[in-house]
Amino acid sequence: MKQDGIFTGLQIPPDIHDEIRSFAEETPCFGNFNRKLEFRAKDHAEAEQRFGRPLLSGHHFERCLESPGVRTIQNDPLLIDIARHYLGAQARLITTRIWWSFPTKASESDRSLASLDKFHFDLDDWRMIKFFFNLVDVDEGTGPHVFVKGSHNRRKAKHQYTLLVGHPADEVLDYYGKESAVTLTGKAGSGFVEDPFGFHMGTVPETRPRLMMEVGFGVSKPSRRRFHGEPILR
Ligand SMILES: O=C(O)CCC(=O)C(=O)O
Repeated sequence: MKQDGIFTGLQIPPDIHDEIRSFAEETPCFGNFNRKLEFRAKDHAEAEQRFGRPLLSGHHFERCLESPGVRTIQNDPLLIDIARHYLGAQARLITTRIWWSFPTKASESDRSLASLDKFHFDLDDWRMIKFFFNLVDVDEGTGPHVFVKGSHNRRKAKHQYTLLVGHPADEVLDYYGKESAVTLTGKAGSGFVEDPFGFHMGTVPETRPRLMMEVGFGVSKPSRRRFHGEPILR
C-alpha cells in the first residue's frame, strides 16, 4: 500500500456477496445520484425510456445498510485493522455504498458525476483509504476500476495544484507510464484496497452492468460535503 497505493487480493465469502447482489437486484436504486429516478436494476432499459434519459449509475444510498452482508463487510475487523495500520489509530469509517454502473450512452457530465472515464483523486479528507469489492464478475467489458500505481505519492505539479477534477487518461499515463495502470477485473467477491489520493477512475461498462461496493475510512469527522448521498455514518 505505501509503495504502490493499492493492494489486490481481498475476497468476500460467496454467501455474503451473493446476498448483497440479490439485495441490490431486488432493491430499487436511484439513477445518476437523483432520488427522483428510482428503478430496479433489471428494469434499467425500461427506466431509461420512462425517464427519457441515459441512466449511467444506480445508487442504493442509505438502503444499502438494510443488507446484512453490507453491514458484515463494513464492520469486518480486517478492514479497520488495515485502515489503522495505514492511517493511524484515528482511522474511522466514513463511507459505505453499493451501486450499479450500466452500459449506456452517457453524457460527459453524467460520466464526470459518476467518476467515470477520467482519472481523478479524491479530496474528501486529508487522508483516506478505500476498499472496493466487485459484486459481479467484472471483465474488460464490465466497466472495471483502474488505478495508477505510485501516483499517490509522486505527483506532477500540474496535477497537484489543479482545480480540475478529471484528467484525460493519456495525459496521466504519459507521466506515470502505461504499465502503472492496474485494471481491477475479477470474479464476484474480489476486492482491493487503495489510497484514493492516487489517480483512479471507473469506466463505462460496454456489455454488462457492474455492481460495486465501497467502504471508506478517513481521519476526520464526516461532513455532509464529502458524500454523494450515501449514508452519513456517525
Ligand atoms: O466506479 C469506480 O470504479 C470509481 C469510483 C470512484 O472513482 C470514486 O469513488 O472516486
